Amino acid sequence: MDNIAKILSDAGLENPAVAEYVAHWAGITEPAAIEVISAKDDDRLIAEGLATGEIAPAGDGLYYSRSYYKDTARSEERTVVATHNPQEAGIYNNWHDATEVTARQLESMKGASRSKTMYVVPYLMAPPKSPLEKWARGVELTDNLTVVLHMIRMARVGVEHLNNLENPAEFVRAVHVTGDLKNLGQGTDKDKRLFATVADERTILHFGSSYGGNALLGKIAHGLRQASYDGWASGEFLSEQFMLIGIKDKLKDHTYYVCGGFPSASGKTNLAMMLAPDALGDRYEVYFYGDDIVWLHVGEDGKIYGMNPEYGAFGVAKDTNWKSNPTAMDAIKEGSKTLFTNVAYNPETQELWWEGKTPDYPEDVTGWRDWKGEKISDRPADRQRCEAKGDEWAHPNSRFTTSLANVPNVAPDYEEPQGVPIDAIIFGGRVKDREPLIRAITDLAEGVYDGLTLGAQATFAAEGKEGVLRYDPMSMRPFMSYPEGDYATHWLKLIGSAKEQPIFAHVNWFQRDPEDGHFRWPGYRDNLRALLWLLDVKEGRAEGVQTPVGILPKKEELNLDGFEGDDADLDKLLSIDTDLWKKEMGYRREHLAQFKNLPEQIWAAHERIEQAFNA
Ligand code: GTP
Ligand code: SPV
Ligand code: MN
Repeated sequence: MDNIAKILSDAGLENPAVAEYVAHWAGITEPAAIEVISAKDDDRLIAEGLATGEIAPAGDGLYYSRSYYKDTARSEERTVVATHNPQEAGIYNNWHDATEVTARQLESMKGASRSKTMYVVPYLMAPPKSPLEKWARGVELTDNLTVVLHMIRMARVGVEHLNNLENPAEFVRAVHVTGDLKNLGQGTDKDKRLFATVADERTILHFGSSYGGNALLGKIAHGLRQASYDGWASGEFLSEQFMLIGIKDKLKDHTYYVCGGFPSASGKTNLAMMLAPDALGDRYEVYFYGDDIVWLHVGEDGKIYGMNPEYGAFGVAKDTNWKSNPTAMDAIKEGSKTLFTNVAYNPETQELWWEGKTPDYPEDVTGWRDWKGEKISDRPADRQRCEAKGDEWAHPNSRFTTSLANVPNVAPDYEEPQGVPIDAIIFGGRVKDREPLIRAITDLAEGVYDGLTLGAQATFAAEGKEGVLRYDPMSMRPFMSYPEGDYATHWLKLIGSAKEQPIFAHVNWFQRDPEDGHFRWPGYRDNLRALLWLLDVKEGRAEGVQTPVGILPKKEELNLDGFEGDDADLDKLLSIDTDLWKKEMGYRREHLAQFKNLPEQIWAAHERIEQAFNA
């Protein structure tokens, strides 16, 4: 213990509660060494990682890592939220008893870091001096160097965030142990992995992975699960899987702020990095604030503020290219210190490739290895360029990790401690029919109801009934940490207490033509057109057409300058399919009926919409 206190204080970390916590877990996981990390250690750690082969060079100032092939995504079945109160079990939070879960994790973690280094990573999930700072402090203990490199990019890392605290013990204790990845039985009935947030102890215990969402504990486990629990328990804030952008009208010299939730892999990063369409670029500019997490709170002026607690972006590589997302391509260019995971890599040329990076595969397969590390030239010739599922060069969930400062359209005030005042909250899923391009919702309860009934369509029969959504309330299904009824109540109360109500909307970039399956909406940069209309509704500049599920744009109200989409497709996107909606209302009733203590206002919103369809 004395020794540990000295290691910490030699590294400039002066917090007795942290020393006690490190000593406790070092006694359990038994690392060979302990090292305290600040962001300034990045270059040295990169050099160490290159020397050991944990990471590989991918051009000037770019790095590559491959995670074990059975460890490439979050595992929802192996993720639990634990507390001491069984009343806190919801439908989606996978509630477990805190004492049992802690005992199990202790067992798994015992001696599990032997011969490894325990990195002590003090971090802050907020801009410094944020009004939410007390909820944002954490210390991750990890035995994995690559995880440390990710954390430095994704969170504000440094001893200064844990020194001189009024209450030195007020930080999230986040323990990550990688485990013996080759012997964890991933996906079998003897799966040893468990990713647990012990929410009422503000303790995170993750065992058995080195993949992002399971291992960078500041991001998903603290930033979303723990924070949404804390926000509810304290009544102070909301934490949501949201993106956040500013839309500047240069003519009026006014910036609007829009945040919103889309389920994982449904377009948040792309929307946040969007450029205005060329024809609109003289008038509008889009600023990036965040692409995956927003904390919402009421500011001193009574307005709702949205703040991105993260410091970087952990984006999906697939289909990222100079046409779909030039902003991302710029953010991950040479010199950016971006770390790529599980894309295809050519160690001979140090090049990287993923499906959709270029229209076709690299011409010459010599040297190229797929995300598992297997040589492409070892595949039969007809499979060398095969894009069939399971045969990709890059894993479909391969990612890039880059700091926000690299994002070319990052807002000049992205580190504003309280965040920015929110004008609009949007929800959007992947729905091939029924959902129009956009529908604006002006009533708070109907907005919250819309978030609770958000979902993405099941694409394979096995995933559910054809056409039925996999509901994903507020896009938080994998991150839900307290019961859904309480969730709705907390939303109504917090947003309802604001002086000015944001407008809500539901958007859908993914409607398809049933004949040939093409997307009816071009998406990406054109998505700005829908959001501009929403702001026009908020400001009384557009009136739209009222439907039971909100206000739809009149075609002439959309700014279509330079629009290259199809006119007949647009007509479909701006209409309501009443039959499909009536069916959906039945599914929604079943979905909502699962939730205990769902507030009366939410049921009233449901009834109102149902009656309007039947009128
Ligand atoms: P997470 O990081 O998993 O939370 O994902 P995300 O919500 O940030 O999704 P992301 O922006 O990475 O997009 C996921 C996939 O959807 C990518 O392959 C994108 O190319 C695709 N996508 C994003 N926006 C659009 C759009 O407007 N239209 C179409 N057709 N595809 C899109
Ligand atoms: C998601 O899956 O929604 C992500 C990636 O943003 S992860 O951090 O792995 O959860
Ligand atoms: Mn996400």
